[in-house]
Amino acid sequence: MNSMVKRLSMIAIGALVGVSLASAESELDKVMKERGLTQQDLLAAAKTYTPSGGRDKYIVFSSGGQSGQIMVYGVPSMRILKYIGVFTPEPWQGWGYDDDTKKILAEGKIRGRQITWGDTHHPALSETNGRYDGKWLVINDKANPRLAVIDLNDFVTKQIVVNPVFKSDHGGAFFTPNSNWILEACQYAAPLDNNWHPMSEYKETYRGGVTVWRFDPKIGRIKPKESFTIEFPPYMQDLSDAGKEASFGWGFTNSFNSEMYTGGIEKGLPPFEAGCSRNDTDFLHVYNWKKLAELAKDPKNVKVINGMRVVPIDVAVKNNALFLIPEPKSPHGVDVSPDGKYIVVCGKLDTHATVYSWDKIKKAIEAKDFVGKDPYGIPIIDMKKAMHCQAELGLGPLHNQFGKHWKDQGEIYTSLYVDSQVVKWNYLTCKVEDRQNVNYNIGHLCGMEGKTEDPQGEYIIALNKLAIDRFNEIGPLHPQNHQLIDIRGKKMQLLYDMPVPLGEPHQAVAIRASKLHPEVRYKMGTSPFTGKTHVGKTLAGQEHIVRKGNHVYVYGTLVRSHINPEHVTVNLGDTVTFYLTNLERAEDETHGFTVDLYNVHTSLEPGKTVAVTFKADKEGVFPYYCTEFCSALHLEMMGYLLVKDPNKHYISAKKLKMAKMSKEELEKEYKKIVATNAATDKVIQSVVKFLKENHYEKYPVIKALVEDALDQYSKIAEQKKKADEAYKKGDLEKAILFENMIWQYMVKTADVGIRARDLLVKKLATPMSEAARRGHEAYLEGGCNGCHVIGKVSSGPDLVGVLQRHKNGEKWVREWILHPEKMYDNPYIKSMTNYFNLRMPNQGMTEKQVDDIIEYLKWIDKNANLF
Ligand code: K7E
Ligand code: CUA
Repeated sequence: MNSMVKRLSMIAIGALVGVSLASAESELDKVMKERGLTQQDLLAAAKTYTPSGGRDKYIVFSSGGQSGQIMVYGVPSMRILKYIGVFTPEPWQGWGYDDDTKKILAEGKIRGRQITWGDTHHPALSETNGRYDGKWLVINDKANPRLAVIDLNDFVTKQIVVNPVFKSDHGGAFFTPNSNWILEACQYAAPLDNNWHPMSEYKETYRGGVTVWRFDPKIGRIKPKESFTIEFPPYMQDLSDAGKEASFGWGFTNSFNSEMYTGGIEKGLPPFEAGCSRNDTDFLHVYNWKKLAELAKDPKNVKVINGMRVVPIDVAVKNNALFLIPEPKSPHGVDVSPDGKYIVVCGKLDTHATVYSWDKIKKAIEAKDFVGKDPYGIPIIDMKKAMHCQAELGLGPLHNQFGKHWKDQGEIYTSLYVDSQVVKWNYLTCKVEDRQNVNYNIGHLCGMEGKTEDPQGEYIIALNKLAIDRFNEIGPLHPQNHQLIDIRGKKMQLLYDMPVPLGEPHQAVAIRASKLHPEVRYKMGTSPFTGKTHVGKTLAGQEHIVRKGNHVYVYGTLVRSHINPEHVTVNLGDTVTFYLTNLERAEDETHGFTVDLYNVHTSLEPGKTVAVTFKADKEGVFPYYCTEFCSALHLEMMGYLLVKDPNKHYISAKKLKMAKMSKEELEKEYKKIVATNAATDKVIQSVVKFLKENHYEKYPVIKALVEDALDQYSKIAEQKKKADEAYKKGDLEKAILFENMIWQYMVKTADVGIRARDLLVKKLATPMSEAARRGHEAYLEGGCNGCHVIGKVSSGPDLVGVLQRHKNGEKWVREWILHPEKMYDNPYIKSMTNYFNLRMPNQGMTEKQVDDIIEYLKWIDKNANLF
């Protein structure tokens, strides 16, 4: 074994299973043999494995393809973190199951029709000066031409915008370098006016184009009224890219049907695929969107179609703002280099990638050096005169990403669909440098910020269309396969396969995690979808139900572990709106809400308010409940909706005679719960004292926990008042229930408080040695904590100082753990056994474990003041 690899893997695996290096070696050899792993595998594992609690350096936003959603995962661990509901309902998040999210989905209605699916293709992250700023994410729906804006403050979709003139879009979304505009190119040409026009008039009445959407990066919204579309010939536009730096102000869009072929296989005509690929070249559209944006302000320069300002081809041509350059047939991806000086085009049916020089294009435009015009009068620039170089890459080149050394070494990576490869080459010299096989049929590839002005290198992810033999079989529909490739060395190294069971993830974009700063909670009563206070905001104590005609409004709250109100009675046929606010401030304390039968669901993250409306059109009793396992009393977090027919005469059932508790029994139960509460409170006070003495407020995470705990605790006073009042009135049943509620709050306080204390102890204590850490684990696994509480006499003696209590302490403890039965007759042990009414059992610990436990006990003694 190569000694470097061996050391590296031993450190990695040694840390993983917590064994010493010497035994890790043999353990590692064993695992390698058992699992058939090579050294290369171990190296890949060490490069991707992320220990529990670890974080990723990059966050990837991948399109969810036909799911209409977005998938979020980390690199290099490839752990999926989230699916974001976008064009498609997503039940967990209540996306499409409450009023507020239904409203966003309804923005995506096309010609009045609600469409509940989408074909997401190209996510784009907002940029400042050509670099990702971590604020907004936009994605297109190819099937139904729409764009959606996702807010990276909470990873939630905030806007859906419909393109009113296209019938499909593919070449979107692409931000301009300061996110002031977004390019969205049409795909399948069709009449812009949405009317019927016969296929025979394709050339006359069918059109493509690029919509240049105005985006306000401050508020993160597309402004349709300030947007416009550039009319293009019906060449089937494909992917696009926005120029930057040198080519700022220009846009580039491919096309694949310069033949303007219209198909007709059923009539005996050759199919689209034959007709569309007849010419050797198609057209790269080069357009000055910046100039056209100014021109479009003058109504004389636009036609308004379906409310969209459209700049006709002749206006664009007259103003020197639209040109064509031939590109090898059936191109697909077009990518502008970080400095904007080169435009790299890949042709699906060509083995080349073609690099165009912006300098040369500009010169040809300025010198009006054209080889002719297309049938629509658009000047055509000579391909040879615009070209920098061509690289022979292999079969089916599709997309490009730039590497860290793009500037001096022309570092670029291209996906080869047919050859199933990632090729590393130099776009300045057009020389191929390395190839990496992937499995199989790669579409896009994703570099780390690989299409910005500041590519990070490090990794490339291959987004493969097929997985065939990669994963366990799950039926004819396979997952797709994302493969992580290390590009830090001279040769690429394949590190990891990740199945994607969501949809076809065409493109993904990766951003440094350090650039994202999402919120932990919403400001109380906020609607995430407007960012403003929700009309239904309800605070504790404000819960109420009002009726306005046939509409019943419930102003409710959720907090561990109850929904207030718990009874809602309405008449059959009423419309019911539940306004719900999650009162929690604690991180991750999400509640959900659903009502039986009514097909509603919502997710309430801390601070959020939502509305849920439905017609109570079925009579009966409908439980509603919290759908997130939010606390130990989550199942109790429920209520009843009672829907009664006002025109019906109900016969009441005879009441069962239940045995009742006597006054004495009630009094006894009451005393018991009061005593329990007093004892629990004592524990809480001791924890609070400890936290205060040790300045918990210096540690933000602990401070947040303590605040959460104290928030729970603050609710006790009111319950206590109610309990005492009930007791005074002689209503013992009620008094017991309120005392029980106090206990609930105490348990929650203690639960969070103890978590805070443990964290604080860890912060303050001297670091544990590896052995002590293992000892602590063995201690917990052996169940020692069942009887011993560190720092306290409980069901067993306190273990603080146990090593000092006995002569030859370590030896004594060692013997005692290994063979307790031998010492049962020792008079000291006998007296202890009598006192605790328990005998130390033999836990079957190994000698090694006992050694470790002794190390742990030593650590305890060193930090005795903390317990
Ligand atoms: Cu190449 Cu839709 Cu970007 Cu798929 S697209 S691969
Ligand atoms: Cu709230 Cu379960």
